[in-house]
Amino acid sequence: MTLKIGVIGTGAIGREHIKRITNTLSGGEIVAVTDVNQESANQSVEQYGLNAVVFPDDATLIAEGNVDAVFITSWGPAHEGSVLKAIEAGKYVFCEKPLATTAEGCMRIVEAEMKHGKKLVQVGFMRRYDSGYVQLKEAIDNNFIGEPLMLHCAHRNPTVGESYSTDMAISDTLIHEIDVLHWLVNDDYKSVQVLFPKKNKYAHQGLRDPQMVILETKTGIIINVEISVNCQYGYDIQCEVVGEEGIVKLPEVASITYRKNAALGANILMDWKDRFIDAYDVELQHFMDSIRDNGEPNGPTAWDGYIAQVTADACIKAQESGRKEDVVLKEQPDFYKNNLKTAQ
Ligand code: NAD
Ligand code: NAI
Ligand code: ISE
Repeated sequence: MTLKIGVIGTGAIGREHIKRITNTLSGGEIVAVTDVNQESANQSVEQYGLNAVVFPDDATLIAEGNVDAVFITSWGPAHEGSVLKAIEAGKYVFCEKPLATTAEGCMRIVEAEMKHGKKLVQVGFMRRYDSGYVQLKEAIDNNFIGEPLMLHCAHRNPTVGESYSTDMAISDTLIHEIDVLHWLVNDDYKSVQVLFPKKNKYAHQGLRDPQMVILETKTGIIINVEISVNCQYGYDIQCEVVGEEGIVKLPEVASITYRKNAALGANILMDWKDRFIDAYDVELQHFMDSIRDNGEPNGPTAWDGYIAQVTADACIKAQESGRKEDVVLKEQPDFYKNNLKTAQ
């Protein structure tokens, strides 16, 4: 069975996903596309030689597109409306992060999905599919370093555009750590705090960069995450877990080392597209395979999207207050329990 897919948002990541479904993965075909910028939608069809219909908007694509699943890769504020329309029509959904830009919006999606009665939605938290994080999780789950006590992490982008704002360091960037780290240590967040170090001279006016986020889990694990989005030198993701009996660290991306001009060096990637290329492949193949084999996706759920957004909202509040803010989650409905939530 080939999963017929419609793509809503043919920008940077929309096209990356179109490309991998068309050229790399098996079991899916892009049959419909739309974008608020119609020219972009037309170009994506031409660029990848798709046999796909271009629709004027998400509503018509979902209603008339003859699709089994929709990929929502538009900008964040548009996600909620498209997800709700897709659930209403009983279509499977792969939605890039954030699921919705507020916790209330995520909860509306959770409620709509539960009302529908079957899981339809997977959120694009691809780090759970990255082999480095999967190895870290295996080490922690097998008690290799004893109980985790502290995590030291960094999320660095070389540069960002003028439209990137201080809160986006949380809602657009940290959101990946928010999701993957509590999954990694099997714990929930209790509180968050945000510190603003000395400002990087490369940060545009109005943007506070870098930022240091401190998350505390319910069992007392302290996690610090440096967010730097003007680090200049590369796209660099770091994660070190300090346990009772040892330390495990996210592997560096494999690269040749060189000796040249009196220096010993290795290349660093510059772009998220390259850093997580394998994780995106595994993530989307898993989405399609789960639907084929089990009749529903079993990657990160709408409930995971809700947890991430509640935590992100608390971080944004902490940016403004300068204080420690509590993370208050509703109780997880039975509907979302016993989900595999992993790539394995
Ligand atoms: P982008 O700006 O390149 O693309 C967004 C596209 O959505 C644009 O083509 C825009 O015209 C279109 N769009 C906006 N509103 C729309 C609407 N209402 N209906 C239809 N199309 C609409 O952005 P991007 O970098 O591709 O990011 C898109 C999403 O992917 C964001 O949610 C972002 O957070 C997420 N993202 C995730 C990762 C990751 O690592 N998982 C990486 C990059 C981006
Ligand atoms: P982008 O700006 O390159 O592309 C977004 C596209 O969506 C644009 O073409 C825009 O015109 C279109 N669009 C916006 N609203 C729309 C709507 N209502 N209907 C149809 N099209 C709409 O953005 P980018 O970088 O591709 O990001 C898109 C999404 O992917 C975001 O949610 C972002 O957070 C997420 N993302 C995830 C990444 C990851 O690592 N998982 C990496 C990059 C982005
Ligand atoms: C982007 O949307 C992503 O998701 C990338 O993974 C992240 O590093 C970047 O900061 C975001 O803007």
